[in-house]
Amino acid sequence: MTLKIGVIGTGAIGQEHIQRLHHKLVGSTVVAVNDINKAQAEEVAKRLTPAAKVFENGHDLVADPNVDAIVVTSWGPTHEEFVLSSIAAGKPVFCEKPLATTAEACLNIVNAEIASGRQLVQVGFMRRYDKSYRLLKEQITNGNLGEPLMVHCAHRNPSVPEVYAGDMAITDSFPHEIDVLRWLLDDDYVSAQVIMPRKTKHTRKDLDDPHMILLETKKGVRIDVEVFVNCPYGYDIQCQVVGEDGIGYLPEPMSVLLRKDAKLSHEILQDWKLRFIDSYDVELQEWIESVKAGVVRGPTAWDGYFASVTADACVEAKHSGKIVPIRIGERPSFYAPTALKPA
Ligand code: NAI
Ligand code: NAD
Ligand code: ISE
Repeated sequence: MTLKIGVIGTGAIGQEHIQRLHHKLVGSTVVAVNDINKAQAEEVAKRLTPAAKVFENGHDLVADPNVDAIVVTSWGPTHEEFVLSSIAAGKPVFCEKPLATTAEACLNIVNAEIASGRQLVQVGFMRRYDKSYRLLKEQITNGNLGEPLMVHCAHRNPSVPEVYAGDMAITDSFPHEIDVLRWLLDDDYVSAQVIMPRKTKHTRKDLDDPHMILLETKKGVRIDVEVFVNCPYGYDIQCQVVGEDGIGYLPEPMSVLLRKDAKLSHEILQDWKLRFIDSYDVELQEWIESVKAGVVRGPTAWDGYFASVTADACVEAKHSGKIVPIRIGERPSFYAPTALKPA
């Protein structure tokens, strides 16, 4: 059976995902697209999936009986309504991170999904599918590093577009670290603090950059993450786990070591699309298989909610200058790994 997918949002990552779902991965086809910018949706459909129907709005796409499952890649503030619409229609939905832009909106999704009685939502936290993060996690779970004590990370983008504004370093970029470190350490967060270093000359007047974010986990692990989104040299993701018995480094992306022009060098990637290209493929291929098998297995709406509560605490910490507790109730049994509800 081929899974017939409708994609809402045909911007940067929407186009990437349409390309892989329609042309690259096995067992799926894109039959419908929508974007608030209709001209763009039409151009993307014509170029990438000419037989797909272009819908006037996302809710009509969700309701179309020809659409088996939905992928939401519109910008963050629209995610809640399209995910809720998919749950109401009883259809599996893969939503790009963040699940929604406030914790309250994420909780609405969690409650709607629990009320539906079926696990339908997967969030696009693709780093869990990345080979390099999986290798690092193996070093922790096999005990090679001893108990983790500290984690040092950097999330660096060469530049960001005009639409990247306000606290998006915390609400749009940092959620990747929030999710992957929680998964890596098998731990939850208890407090957040944000320290603002000197501002770079490469950022706009209205955009703070860089940020230094500190998290503390339940087990007492201390995490520091530099989010620096106008760091001109490249797209660079770093993670170093300091354990009692050893230190594990996230492997660098593969590149040829060059001896040239009196220098010994490695290329540094410039684009997030390339750094995680394999992870998006694995993530969406596994999602296709799991939807077909009737059980969604990837990052859940609860993981999306946890990321949002953490991001909100970080935004509060940034603006208050205080250490802010991260308070979240116990994970509902609905989301226990052993209690997956058929989609
Ligand atoms: P984008 O701005 O290129 O694309 C967003 C698209 O959504 C635009 O085409 C816009 O017209 C459309 N849109 C906005 N409101 C809409 C509505 N109400 N109905 C239908 N379409 C609507 O943004 P980009 O970079 O593609 O990001 C989209 C989402 O993907 C974001 O949530 C972002 O955080 C996430 N993302 C995730 C990445 C990852 O590594 N997992 C990488 C890049 C983005
Ligand atoms: P983008 O701005 O390129 O695309 C967003 C699209 O959403 C635009 O085309 C816009 O017209 C459309 N849109 C906005 N409102 C809409 C609506 N109401 N209905 C339909 N379409 C609407 O942004 P992007 O970089 O593609 O990011 C989109 C999402 O993907 C964001 O949530 C972002 O955080 C996430 N993202 C994830 C990754 C990742 O690595 N997982 C990378 C990039 C972006
Ligand atoms: C973008 O939305 C992403 O998700 C990228 O993976 C991230 O590196 C970038 O900072 C975000 O803006």
